[in-house]
Amino acid sequence: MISLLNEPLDKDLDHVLDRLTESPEERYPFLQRLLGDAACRKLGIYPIPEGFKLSVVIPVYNEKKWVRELVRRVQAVPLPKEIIIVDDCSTDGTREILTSLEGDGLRVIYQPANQGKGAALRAGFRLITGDVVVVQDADLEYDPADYVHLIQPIIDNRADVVFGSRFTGDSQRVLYYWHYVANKVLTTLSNMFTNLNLTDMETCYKVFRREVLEDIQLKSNRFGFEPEITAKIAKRRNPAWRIYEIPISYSGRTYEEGKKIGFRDAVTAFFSILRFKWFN
Ligand SMILES: Nc1nc2c(ncn2[C@@H]2O[C@H](COP(=O)(O)OP(=O)(O)O)[C@@H](O)[C@H]2O)c(=O)[nH]1
Ligand SMILES: [Mg+2]
Repeated sequence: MISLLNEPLDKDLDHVLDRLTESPEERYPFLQRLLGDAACRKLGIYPIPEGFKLSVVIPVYNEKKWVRELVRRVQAVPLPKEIIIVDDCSTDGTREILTSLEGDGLRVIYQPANQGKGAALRAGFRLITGDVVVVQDADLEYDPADYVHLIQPIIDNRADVVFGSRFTGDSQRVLYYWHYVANKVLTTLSNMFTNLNLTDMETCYKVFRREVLEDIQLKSNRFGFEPEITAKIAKRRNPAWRIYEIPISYSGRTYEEGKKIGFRDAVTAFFSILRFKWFN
């Protein structure tokens, strides 16, 4: 079937590489034969099911410095996908950049007033048509190159939800100690109430089968989104959602570079953990 496999590698490597570039469908069988099943799985090399689509939902607020490069990185991920950007009434020129990016496979929703990340995500989730959904912040802290690893447990049908964790071993920019502590405290508190053993509840990289999102009603408008969705995923029974955590790299930014989340949001997260334990 794949004649490429029978071509002598050492004789004409350039030719083989050209063929692989031209016909992506030959890449997986080729690499599988070359590296073997186990190595392929470890490297995140696996076949994407026919017709599969990833929905990338990006909440944006005043990110003119980063958003163009971020969108380029998302588009560069070799997966079939749609991109839904929700602009939360940016005032720094982000809107004009987004308008110029609109087009093939990329939609932009313009919120009429600034309402927060949670409200933006709700607006974006209403439009998704993909099989799997990933939340992507509009800065460069998280790396879209991690998508192939993040969706792998869902493609394998081992998971319904995947959290990308900044605390399980991949590369990290060394930055604010007290943010790290706040993250650990909030994750621990969330775990105590959900009985999940997550290491990074506040991660931006939360990935869901579309059915999971369709099953959840979200209320939080701002950064309460993270504890809320975690609590609601944990509450699901019959069947309970299967959750995985995957190490991701994190290139944190400083406040000078545009970081917006702060102490107030940690306090909101704290109360959201309590609120969504008992109320919906
Ligand atoms: N929609 C919306 N997004 C926001 C708002 N504030 C921040 N964001 C976005 O939320 C993401 C996370 O913000 P950031 O300050 O980097 O916090 P962190 O990455 O969660 O620590 C970025 O994509 C921001 O553009 C807001 O008021 N509304
Ligand atoms: Mg960020």
